[in-house]
Formats: sequence, structure tokens, C-alpha cells
Amino acid sequence: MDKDTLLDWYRQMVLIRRFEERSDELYQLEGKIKGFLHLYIGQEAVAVGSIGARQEGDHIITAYRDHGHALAVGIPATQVMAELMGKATGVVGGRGGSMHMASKERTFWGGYGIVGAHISLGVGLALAEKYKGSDAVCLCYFGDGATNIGYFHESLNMAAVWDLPIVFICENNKYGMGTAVEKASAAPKMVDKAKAYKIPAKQVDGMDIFAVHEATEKAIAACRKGKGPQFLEMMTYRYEGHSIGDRTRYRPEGELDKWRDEKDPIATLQNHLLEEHSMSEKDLVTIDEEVTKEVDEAVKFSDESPLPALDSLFNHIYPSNVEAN
Ligand SMILES: Cc1ncc(C[n+]2csc(CCOP(=O)(O)OP(=O)(O)O)c2C)c(N)n1
Ligand SMILES: [Mg+2]
Repeated sequence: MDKDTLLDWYRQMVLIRRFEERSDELYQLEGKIKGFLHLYIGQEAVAVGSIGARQEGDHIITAYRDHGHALAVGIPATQVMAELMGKATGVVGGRGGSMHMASKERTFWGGYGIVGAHISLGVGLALAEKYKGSDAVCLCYFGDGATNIGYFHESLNMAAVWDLPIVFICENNKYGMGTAVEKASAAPKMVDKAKAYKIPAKQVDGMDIFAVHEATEKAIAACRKGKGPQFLEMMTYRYEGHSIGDRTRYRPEGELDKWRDEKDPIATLQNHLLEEHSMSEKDLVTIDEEVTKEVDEAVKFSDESPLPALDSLFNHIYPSNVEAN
């Protein structure tokens, strides 16, 4: 992997981390972000490494923990932050908020709050590409908890029956909304659920961006060759609670520290850059400072942006002919 690509991955992961840390402050200390906020800190290597393996035209669809994916597909931090603050300059005009980032130009279809439901939409995207005879694929992300939902099973079955070009990417961060995987899932390994539908499935170290990228590249290549759906279980860890307000009391003591100290995806790539690519600590600190500045500018931009106009209240909703008064 060339140094420029690695630096790009590093910058993207640091951007997601700093963006999320700032969002947390804006929510808890400044009250500028309201509603739901699900942070992605700890899982950065999954979005950056896998989205880095896609080509233009490939589809991305994910669940509500979507800020990292939004930044990794290239939506500017200004537009993601403005969306979190509900401003008109947000990527979907301030109407979606944290859980509903989307960008048609980037074939990034969201951001969904109903656990598991979007997996069926991902299968629909893949079906459309197969129908058109294109070689585009869909990368469909979801959590471990979503694999206990009916949509997940129906979607995997249909994708396998019709040999659809979809890579199912399960981000197994060990917990659903406060419930450990072993307490909620009869099959503790998510790959076993995919294998039941005869879908090739692999467990991947989701904290190692090299492993994530390589596995996704191979899965995408298999889809393009017409080999049907592929399944990757990314073993990862979220450092924060399920959403703001979750104090994560359900975790065994020391678990978070262990993941953060031994497996942190940013620190791992940082060490690689220092040891194998003769980068200096100073170079990496400079990247961090640039990214922090980018986040500060995104906050300033969002702060100064207007709220959506009142007379646009009923735009984009059904029925569309309702008038505001
Ligand atoms: C159909 C449905 N049931 C329940 C919820 C409430 N809920 C929100 S997130 C969540 C847990 C999902 O966990 P997982 O899929 O592992 O994703 P993670 O939050 O770990 O990224 C639940 C139960 C919901 N949003 N939708
Ligand atoms: Mg989970």
C-alpha cells in the first residue's frame, strides 16, 4: 500500500475521531446538537478501510451510526456538522439529523433508524444493478444486533437466491443497545448466520485497517465476478455508549481500556507510518492539527448557518400539497 493512501486513511480516521469528540461536546456541554447522537469512535477503520475499497457508482447504505460513513464517502465535514445541528446547509437540509445522512451524488443512501430494515433496501440496490447489467455493487453496513431481526434473514436469503452483488458488512462491536451479543444472539458468531444461507463469510479484525481493506476488496471483486453476495463480520469496538446518555455500565471493567490500549485503529496505523514509512511524530501531529482546524471550521460554518425556512416545512413530505400556516 503506497504512503499517500495510508496518509489519506490516517487523515480520514483522525477526522472522524475529532469530529465525533467535538460533536459529543456540542451535545453535552453546549446544547447545540439535539435529538439522537450515536458516536462511531473506535470503529473508524471499518468505514475508512472498506469504503476505500469501493469504486465510483458502488452503493453504500448503513444504519443510524452513520457520521463516519458520511465523512468516509467524502461529504464535507461542514455539511455533516450542519446536519447534526439541524441547519439548512446540512447534507439533507437539516431535515435528517444524526441518523439520516445521505448523498445521492455519492451513491450514499443513508443513515436508517429502524434496526435491520435498511438491509432490505441494500438488497434492492443490488437487485437494480443486476437487473441493469452493470458491475456496481452495494456495501451494506449494519450492527451485530441487526442480525437478530427478520429483515436481516429475509434479505440474506433473497440476495443468495438471486446471486445479488452485495457485500454485507456486519460491524460487530460486541453490543446492541446495552445488550451483549451472547445475551441476544443464539449464534454468537455472525458469520454462521450468513453461512446458513450459503453466503461466503469471513471474520475480519475490524480494528486493523489493512485487514478491513483487503477483505472488502476481495469481497467486492467476487461480487463483480458474479459470485453473488459476500459477508464480512468486522470485529470492532465502540468506545462510547450506544448513544449520548448511555453510561455503559453493562461492560465488564477494564474491557474498554484493553481495546483502546491494545487495538486502537488510529494508533495502530500511526505506529505503522512511524516504523515502516519513516514518518515523524511531528508530521502526524501536523495532520491532527489540520483536521482539528477543519472540524472547528465546520462548527463555525454550522453555527452561522440558518435554520431551514419555516415555509419549507412541508417540502419533501407526503402529501406535498399541504400548506404551512
Ligand atoms: C426495529 C427496531 N427495534 C429496536 C430499536 C431500538 N434500537 C436502536 S439501536 C438498537 C441496537 C442495535 O445494535 P447493533 O445492531 O449492534 O448496532 P450498534 O448500535 O451496536 O451500532 C436498538 C435495539 C430500533 N431502532 N429499531
Ligand atoms: Mg452492536
